[in-house]
Amino acid sequence: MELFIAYKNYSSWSLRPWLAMKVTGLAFEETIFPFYHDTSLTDFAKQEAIPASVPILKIDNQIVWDSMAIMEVLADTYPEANLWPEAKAWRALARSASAEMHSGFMGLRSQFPMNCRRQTKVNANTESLKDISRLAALWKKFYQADEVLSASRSEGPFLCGAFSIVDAMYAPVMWRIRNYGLFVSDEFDAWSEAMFALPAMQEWLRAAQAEEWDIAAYDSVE
Ligand SMILES: N[C@@H](CCC(=O)N[C@@H](CS)C(=O)NCC(=O)O)C(=O)O
Repeated sequence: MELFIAYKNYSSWSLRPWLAMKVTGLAFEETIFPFYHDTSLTDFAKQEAIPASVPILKIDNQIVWDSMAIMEVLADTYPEANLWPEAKAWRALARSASAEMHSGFMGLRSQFPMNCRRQTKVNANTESLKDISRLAALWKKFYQADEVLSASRSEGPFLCGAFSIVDAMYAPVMWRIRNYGLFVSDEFDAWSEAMFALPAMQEWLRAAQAEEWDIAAYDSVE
């Protein structure tokens, strides 16, 4: 398998499947397309007739694009990796929240670009504040789940207990909240600490810190 991604420091969509694959032990090669600095991504996309965006996965000689599609194909191909929670009710909640991230949180995503190596303090605007209070409500759904869900929660500090795709989908939010000095809730902070401590997340951070590419627009957000 080969995963095509972009800058570890800045590419939030790249982080999602990369982290899911690392945490669940799926072996893969990776190729970086630094799309602000060369034409490797557009060249590849043209050749494969796919959108010029990362992540992209090559699996069994097939090209799969878009973060959610990639993680669904991986969950299909490697059921033993438990990429989705085992309990059906948790899978439904995890899928809902993953889809919500995939199509939403525009305020937070546009005001606070992921920037793993830069810590600064920026006040949230009205749209981002709405997203932050939505995150707090969402985290309550996972950590103060109703009786039916609680009975089938797996062990662990992540959204559904054990790590799953929904944690990968929100992984860039961990960097946004942490690195721009924002606060969601105590439940969010506990999740964030567990995410930050993942050896795979630390590996990603080290790689982001070692990268030579800079994107000035993202480094001057204030
Ligand atoms: N819906 C896509 C979004 C992918 C996306 O926007 N990726 C960004 C990088 S984080 C990208 O490739 N941008 C290319 C560009 O702006 O030229 C997914 O979930 O994979």
